[in-house]
Amino acid sequence: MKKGTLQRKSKSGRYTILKKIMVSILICCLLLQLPVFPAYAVSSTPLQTNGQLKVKGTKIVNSSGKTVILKGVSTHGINWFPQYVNKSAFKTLRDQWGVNCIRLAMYTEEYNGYCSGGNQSELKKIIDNGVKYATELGMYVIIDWHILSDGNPKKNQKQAVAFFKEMAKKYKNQKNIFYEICNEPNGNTSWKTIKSYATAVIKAIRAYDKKNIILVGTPTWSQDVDIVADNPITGYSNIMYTFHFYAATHKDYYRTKVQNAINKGLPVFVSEFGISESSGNGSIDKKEANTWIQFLKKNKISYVCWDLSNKNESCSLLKSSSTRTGNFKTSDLSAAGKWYKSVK
Ligand code: IDC
Repeated sequence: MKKGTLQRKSKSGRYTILKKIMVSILICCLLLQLPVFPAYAVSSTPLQTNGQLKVKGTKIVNSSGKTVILKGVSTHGINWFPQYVNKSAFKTLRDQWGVNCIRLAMYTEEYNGYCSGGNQSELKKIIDNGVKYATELGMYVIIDWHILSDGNPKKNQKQAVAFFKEMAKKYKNQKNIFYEICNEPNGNTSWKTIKSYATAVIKAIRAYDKKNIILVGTPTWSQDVDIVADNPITGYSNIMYTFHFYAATHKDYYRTKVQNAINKGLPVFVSEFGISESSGNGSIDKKEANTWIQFLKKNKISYVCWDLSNKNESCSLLKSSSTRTGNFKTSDLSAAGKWYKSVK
């Protein structure tokens, strides 16, 4: 046999082996449902795109320093509607609504809340599952200590410190966590009081988790960000302050408050809003809601919509007749849900 023939033969032999390997990889990928051409075919998750977020000035930036605006959905109270904390629901929101952040709302004092007779280990299990699903889907997730009728966060400060210590210890190595330490202080609770509570909880979180962003509630149902802007918490980084609104109730006057806070350099995060009246019910105001979204975009403020449930009230994103807990169809969506899905 001539030398050249041998070379050609072994070359084509190598090609055959290579071809076989390629075909085997392809079959394996298909069987395991893995992406075949990962670098091209799979668009990355919000977490892969942005990584660890941090606060810079009044804004959130991603790991390459680019400004990020999160679009989120809040659960209703996980004590009332645990069925919506599931991977299919979150995936639908991510893939069809452009949602990159889930807020897990855990009431503290309302019926079966964490500090009012609720099963604490059950509630924590729901939080853990919610964090797990969001993480698997590469989404950001807010652990929300949902004070409401308790008004003053100091009422359950001891429990809050213990709870967030546990969460921070568990999640300190994840890059997608937000800790929201008091949903809506109210009942004339002053910023001074909230600040003292926040300092204790932040200290407990930062003992473990040095980086993930902490959201602090503000006086009068998380509306007085302008007051907070005169005297923010010092000595810690990656702290933001929450502002909440319900579009059919809160209009221009409240946008001015937020604008004043931003102008003074306060990092603001809208961790809850609705397009209904502030009761969560009554009329919805899409026009005002659109004005709010434009305002938030202009100021690079992240926003999270209340709420993913089928409760018979106008803020719910699902119709009360909807029985699906994931893979929602247009026919499952309330007017608020249809509107929010279309927000880009
Ligand atoms: C409302 C729920 C409602 C529930 C009530 C409990 O929509 O189903 O019965 O809480 O008291 C908030 C609160 C949020 C409220 C929401 C609407 O953070 O818990 O949810 N809202 O009233 N602040 C302003 C409005």
